[in-house]
Amino acid sequence: MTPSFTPTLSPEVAEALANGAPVVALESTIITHGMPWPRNLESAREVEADLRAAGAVPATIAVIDGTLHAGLTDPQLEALAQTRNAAKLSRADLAASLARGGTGATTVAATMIGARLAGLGVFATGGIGGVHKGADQSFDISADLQELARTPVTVVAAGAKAILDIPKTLEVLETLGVPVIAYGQDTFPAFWSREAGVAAPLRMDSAAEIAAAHRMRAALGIEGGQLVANPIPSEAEIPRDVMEPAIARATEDAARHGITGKAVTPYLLQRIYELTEGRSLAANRALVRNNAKLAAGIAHALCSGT
Ligand code: PSU
Ligand code: MN
Repeated sequence: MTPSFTPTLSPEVAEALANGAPVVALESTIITHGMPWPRNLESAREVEADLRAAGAVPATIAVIDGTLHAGLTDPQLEALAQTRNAAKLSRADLAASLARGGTGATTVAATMIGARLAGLGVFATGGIGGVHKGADQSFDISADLQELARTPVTVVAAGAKAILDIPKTLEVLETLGVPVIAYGQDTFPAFWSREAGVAAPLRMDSAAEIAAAHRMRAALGIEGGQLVANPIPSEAEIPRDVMEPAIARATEDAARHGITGKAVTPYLLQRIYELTEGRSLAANRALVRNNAKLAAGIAHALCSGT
């Protein structure tokens, strides 16, 4: 099915695309559901500034009053960061929200769709959704995994959070044919720590190599994107003995309060921030910035053809 829909581009995104300059997509659920106000706005602004400093234009994807945007102005970013009860839009929700004139933030899955419609090849975020612990009972598997199998966007994340079952998440990605590339190391990173104790399926050591693999998939006609797992900088890492009790407690609380469906991930993130007294948030901000820098390098390589 050929799409007949074009997102509304911010002036700087439109200019960059017209000039063949590097552009990096960013998601908005991390702003509305991933971090508390006002740290969410600070984080969004610092990531955008990092991208510009690295010579790439940021294209934050979001739905505002029924319009799909690729690139937000600073007032739009601020308004979104302040929106309480913003909708969380994944693949299943995007069309209904646009058709009804809604406002909402896009998950990794919906951001990949927006990026593809805007003609963008690379997207930076913090963590992707995946297979939740206890998924054998709950069947809770993020739509992000299917999207990686379908939509040709390279997603740079810091691996998957330990709120997820990481080995099962990697198994599902393998089944779906999604390349999982650890950047600069042989093992898959686990968001707050550089190591998940699991080997990564692929390793690459440069942005140019990642861009070349992205282009080769397109040349081969293989649908879908790539997941790049970029380890958190060592100085921002949080030891496992700090995170594990917080994750266990948050997971128990979610079950006790009967949290299900799309509310699960935001609930766990919020509870973990509370339980670690903000330490997890500082790490989260550092790793998103690190991912933006790598994504800027990939965007440059995609433009220059090197
Ligand atoms: N993991 C994080 N931070 C986030 C998310 C996940 O560490 O902000 C958000 C992303 O937008 C991701 C979504 O796409 O949660 C996954 O939600 P679900 O598990 O409901 O698919
Ligand atoms: Mn889910």
